[in-house]
Amino acid sequence: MFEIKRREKMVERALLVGAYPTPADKADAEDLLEELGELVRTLGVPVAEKMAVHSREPQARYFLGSGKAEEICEHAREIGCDVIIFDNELTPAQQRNWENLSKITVIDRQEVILDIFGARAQTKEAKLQVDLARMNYSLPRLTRAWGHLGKQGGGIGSKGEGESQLEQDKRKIRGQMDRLRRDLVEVRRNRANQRKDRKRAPVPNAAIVGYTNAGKSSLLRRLTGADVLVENALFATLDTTTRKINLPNRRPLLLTDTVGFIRKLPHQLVESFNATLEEAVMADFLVHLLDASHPRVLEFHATTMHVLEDLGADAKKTLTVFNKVDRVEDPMTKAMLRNAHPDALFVSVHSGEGLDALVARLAEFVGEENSELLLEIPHDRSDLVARLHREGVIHETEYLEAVTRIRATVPPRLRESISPFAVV
Ligand SMILES: Nc1nc2c(ncn2[C@@H]2O[C@H](COP(=O)(O)OP(=O)(O)OP(=O)(O)O)[C@@H](O)[C@H]2O)c(=O)[nH]1
Ligand SMILES: [Mg+2]
Repeated sequence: MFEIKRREKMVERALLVGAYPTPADKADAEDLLEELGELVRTLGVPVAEKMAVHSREPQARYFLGSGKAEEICEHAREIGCDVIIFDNELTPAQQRNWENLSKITVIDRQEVILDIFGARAQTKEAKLQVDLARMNYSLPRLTRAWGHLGKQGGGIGSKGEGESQLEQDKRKIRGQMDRLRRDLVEVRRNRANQRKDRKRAPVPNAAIVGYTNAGKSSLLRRLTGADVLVENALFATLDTTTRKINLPNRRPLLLTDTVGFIRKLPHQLVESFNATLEEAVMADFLVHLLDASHPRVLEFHATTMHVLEDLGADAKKTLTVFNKVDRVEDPMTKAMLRNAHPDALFVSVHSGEGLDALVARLAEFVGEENSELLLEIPHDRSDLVARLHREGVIHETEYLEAVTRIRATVPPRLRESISPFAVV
């Protein structure tokens, strides 16, 4: 099998570069560079320096102007860097041009995130998804050495190899991608079956979503005792974990921990993680968790909402929760957040503050939504009756001339289609 993780010798010093179009965007660019620094450190590569560079509009050859590009290469040499990492997305051609100019490895944020995912994937599904995303990303970049971080580089796709070799390699990789897709279908079928089992009982479920490092896994662990990985790192979680909690009103709720989001998440990843992210789409409601102690928390809110929008889950009923209030010292911060999100809760998973209120709100959500209804369903809607059998609990059925009268507990996800038939 074609091996994409070839890492005998890691790069040692990184120069980070972020371009911004107008002076007003400088602070944003610097903040994104900070985050890129965190990502690069997560990969175990020390950061020598970060440069925010003003560049009015993207240039075809280097993304930046060629004078600026030469300056940056010169600087990288001076401070002894062996990799330049861009916060902006580079096209495969731009990446090649940079490598030709600088004679060192040049990558972008997308590739860093793909590498982190690659290093962290644990389950079969996550590994397949990451491999697929990485191959997708690398295919158009195959003329340069694959496994850029390996000094050996060699083997498939090395620079200087003939065109036919390259074509062969590409074909080989496409074949592997097909196999990966087939394997994924199989793995996903299993997970869909598991989900179907869960849905058979009308236990409502909520997904914890949010920016990476907000404390999602910590919350799941604290509320359910689930043994999930908690780490002060970006993308600690790549797989979903679902656990049951018993709410104070004695109703059960399934809580699912999900993969975190980040600004400029590579679209290959969103695509291949679609199935995993689907947990959020399938949930009855969402718990949107945010790190209140982070200065960019409102931007993170927007990022998560965008990804949810892409997934078609943004209209779902959502409980907004600001975590880590133990770290918020300035009372103005809390006031500002409350102002922006009047319905939000403030909690600390660490100190336990606000968690009772959170659980009470979850109980309210479930109570409101998972209600018992009396329904009169016309005979031509037997599909709804079938769904009720599958996903709800039917307490009584009475067959009348024009309708079937059913008393049932209806999970929230069925509410919309069923409510026209509710009898008040
Ligand atoms: N101070 C403080 N730190 C917290 C709190 N909750 C979580 N953390 C810390 O935040 C870091 C991230 O926590 P995780 O639970 O791994 O975050 P996550 O949202 O699951 O992150 P990803 O899986 O990477 O998306 C860990 O170091 C936690 O200990 C809190 O209430 N207060
Ligand atoms: Mg996590």
